[in-house]
Amino acid sequence: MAKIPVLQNILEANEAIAGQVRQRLERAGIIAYNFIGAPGAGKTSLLEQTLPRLRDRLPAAVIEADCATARDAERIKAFGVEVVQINTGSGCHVPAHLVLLALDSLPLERIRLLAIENVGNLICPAELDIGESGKIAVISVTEGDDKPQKYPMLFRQCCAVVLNKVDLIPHTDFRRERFENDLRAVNAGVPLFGISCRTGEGVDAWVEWLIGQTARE
Ligand SMILES: Nc1nc2c(ncn2[C@@H]2O[C@H](COP(=O)(O)OP(=O)(O)OP(=O)(O)O)[C@@H](O)[C@H]2O)c(=O)[nH]1
Ligand SMILES: [Mg+2]
Repeated sequence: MAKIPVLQNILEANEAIAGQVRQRLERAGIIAYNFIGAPGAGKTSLLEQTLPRLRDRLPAAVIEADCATARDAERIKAFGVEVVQINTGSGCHVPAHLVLLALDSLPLERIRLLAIENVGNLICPAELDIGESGKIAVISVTEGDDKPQKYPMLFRQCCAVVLNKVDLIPHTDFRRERFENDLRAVNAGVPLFGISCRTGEGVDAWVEWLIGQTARE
């Protein structure tokens, strides 16, 4: 009797497709960052601050992922940047096969940086490989200073942490020292950028790091 193929592990299947995404991006010479953070942390705002600063320096495109709507993609489109929207429905993260599909709609030969904004969630996207070059953790001060220890997976795996909304620190009980100590306990060496997408504070340093990364790859 012919063997019945059984897909044993959804994560395994995802990993195989993530490998295809990675291969395709590497062949095209593209570095891809997966932006992960809670709903409202400022992932889209960070891209809105970043993309104009990359103009003439680093050709970029964006994949936006949300449960519903194309609102974030519309915000990105306003900057004249190529963008594809993925709607995950009830899915709490973007899976690799949807990233693979999205690549078909992007001008890969013309870009060097691909930014993927994941579904707002601190947990599920952190454990999933989608073929990215690195994960960027986006956290805002209004979420509290205790998140690195409470949600260590993302902070351990990411290649940079963007701490957003620092303009709001005086209005919260956020203690920066405690946040940094907690972060260092889970990831001693990860670069940390304190920024405000409202005032622009700290954004240039983040952008220079980003450009530096693509130069190194
Ligand atoms: N005060 C202040 N507000 C900010 C800052 N960055 C973003 N916001 C506000 O925070 C809200 C959420 O920002 P978004 O960029 O949409 O957040 P997001 O992480 O993309 O949200 P989702 O895609 O829904 O997960 C918006 O009202 C922004 O204007 C900041 O640095 N300071
Ligand atoms: Mg967003």
